[in-house]
Amino acid sequence: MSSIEHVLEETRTFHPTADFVEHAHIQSREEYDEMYKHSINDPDGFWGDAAENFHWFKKWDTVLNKDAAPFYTWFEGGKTNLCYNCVDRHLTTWRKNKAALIWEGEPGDTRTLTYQELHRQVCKCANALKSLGVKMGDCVTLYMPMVPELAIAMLACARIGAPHSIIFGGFSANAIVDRVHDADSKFIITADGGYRRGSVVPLKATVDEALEKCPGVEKVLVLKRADNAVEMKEGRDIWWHDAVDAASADCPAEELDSEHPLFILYTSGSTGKPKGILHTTAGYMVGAALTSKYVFDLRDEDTYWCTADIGWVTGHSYIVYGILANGATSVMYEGAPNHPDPGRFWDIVEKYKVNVFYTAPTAIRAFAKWGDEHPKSRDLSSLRLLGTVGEPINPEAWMWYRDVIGGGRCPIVDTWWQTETGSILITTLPGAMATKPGSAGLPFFGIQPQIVSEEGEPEDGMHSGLLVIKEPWPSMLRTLYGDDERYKEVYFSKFAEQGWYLTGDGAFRDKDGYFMIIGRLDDVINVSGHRLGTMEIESALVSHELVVEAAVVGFPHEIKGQGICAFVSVPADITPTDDDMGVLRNHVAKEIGAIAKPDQIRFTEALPKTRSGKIMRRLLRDIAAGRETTGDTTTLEDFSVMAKLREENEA
Ligand code: 7RM
Repeated sequence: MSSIEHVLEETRTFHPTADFVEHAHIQSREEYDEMYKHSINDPDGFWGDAAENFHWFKKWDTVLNKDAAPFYTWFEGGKTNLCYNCVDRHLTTWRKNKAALIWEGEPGDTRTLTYQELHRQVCKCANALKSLGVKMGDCVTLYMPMVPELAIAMLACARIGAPHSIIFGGFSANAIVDRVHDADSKFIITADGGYRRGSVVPLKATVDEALEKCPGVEKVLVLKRADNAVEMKEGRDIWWHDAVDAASADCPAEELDSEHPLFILYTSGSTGKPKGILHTTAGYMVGAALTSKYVFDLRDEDTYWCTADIGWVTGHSYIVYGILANGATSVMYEGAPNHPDPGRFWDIVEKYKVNVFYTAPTAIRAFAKWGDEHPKSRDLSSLRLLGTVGEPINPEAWMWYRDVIGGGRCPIVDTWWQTETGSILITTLPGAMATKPGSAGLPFFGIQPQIVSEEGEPEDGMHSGLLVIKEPWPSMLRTLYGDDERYKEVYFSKFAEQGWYLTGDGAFRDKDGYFMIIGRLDDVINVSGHRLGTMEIESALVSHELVVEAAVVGFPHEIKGQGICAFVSVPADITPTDDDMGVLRNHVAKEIGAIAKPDQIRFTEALPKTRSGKIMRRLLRDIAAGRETTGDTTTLEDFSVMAKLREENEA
């Protein structure tokens, strides 16, 4: 048995309204099909044309070079600069005084930076970095709150060719130590603190703790954000307002090779050591910008808001680079979605008249749990398009998102991609095709996804299995930083002969060719020879009114090989009983079939998640099996959740 069983039946489809279609960049399935065919038959032509829309100091010689596969290069011979394309390029157009960033801090302070002002700040920051000794090629670590200076610092790094490595501001000192060492980073940009749920997260103090183990770090640039007390180490630490304010606003963008490193972003591997995903300049630029334009159907008059943290790849590509490269207006919010109350996001939508809104399923499930009264008491009529990313979205949450947030009128783009892919690979295009709850959709231009069996047999038609990408695309990762072997091993060794990129996800392709992602292959459960994805069992659980969220994992089972253990959180005002366990087990059996009936239901207060909302099933597997936690936990958002889970499960 090599395929993953697909069990949930979804028959609803939703078409964009005539009004949406009329203004969309791509207005019909035929138009998409035509462009897609061209992108596959003539990738060099397609991507070459796409690249023409950017500024090049020198045009490329070759679009794609496969000679050193799987170390592909794109736009070789070209010279460009992503910062220049995100900022400078707009200054000679009417967009000069258009809002680039609209920012709101958690306490309610706000700032708007026009493209011109952003340019000024970026240039000053870039000069300040140079004065600290940062040179082209040096890796700069960013550990910052969600403030405009984070975007400014990223763009400043890109401007001078110093790759950045952003570490999410919720991670621990240990996470900083590992990443600073791995990237051999000598420069850090941080802040005194940032606001989260009404309190100050002391970022600088965490950096100080980390740097006791990082003697190689030479300079720390510190932004004053929260005014909390910090210690400044003489000779090492410099205030942002001293260095940046004093710096000149004249800093030409470096003419960088297409393959010049742009950033490293660490993701947790299944074993201890995090993987440093390396992206380079030109291919990433073209991929992030083209997907931004078509998937979010960006128009000049749009106010676009992606709620992700910039410490996640989603923030890199779809708050900063892809969005600004299109000259669009990007909203950025510093704090928690439920501070001071669960209506905060909807206040922001109403206040800035947000048109395009992009968030994660975990947030959508939380909003649904907090109650319809919060969105319903705000004016959300400006919204015209919704997006989701990060995990499979259960149809239940999808319908809620459509009805309550989208007022039944906004298309939803369910965008599948990875840190490794740099930009969205599978999605619907909102004006061109119908959507189905829980289904990501069709490949973006130039992307060739394929469902294959464990043995590498292509499975065409309606089928589930491993998801691979058959051909390279511009914004793909170039390697794992400092570890080419591991790059080949993780992504290209399973199907080395065919040269396919292994996504690590399982997927189902339906009768219309739509791809439904059924979760990480590591999470697949094998019950008596039946391979079950976790997503469908979780969706079945969440469709019961008693359940807020569910995470399903396998555990060793004498007879079946693996048994199914479901961790289930319930609404705060409900205390579940033993009877409820039976009710939920039977509910799953009824929705999917007896084979998927959980052997165990464990009620819990909260599930362990990463900051981007991904459930860390790996950790739950350890608990279900009664083991100590092994492997990397640095990306866990809230450590107390694990402690509580252990308590609940020992009791
Ligand atoms: C963008 C991002 C990547 C993994 C990926 C999937 C899961 C992401 C979706 C999704 C179902 C989606 N980068 N994933 N988007 N699963 N539907 N629309 O999340 O590197 O942090 O994670 O996330 O498993 O492989 S990531």
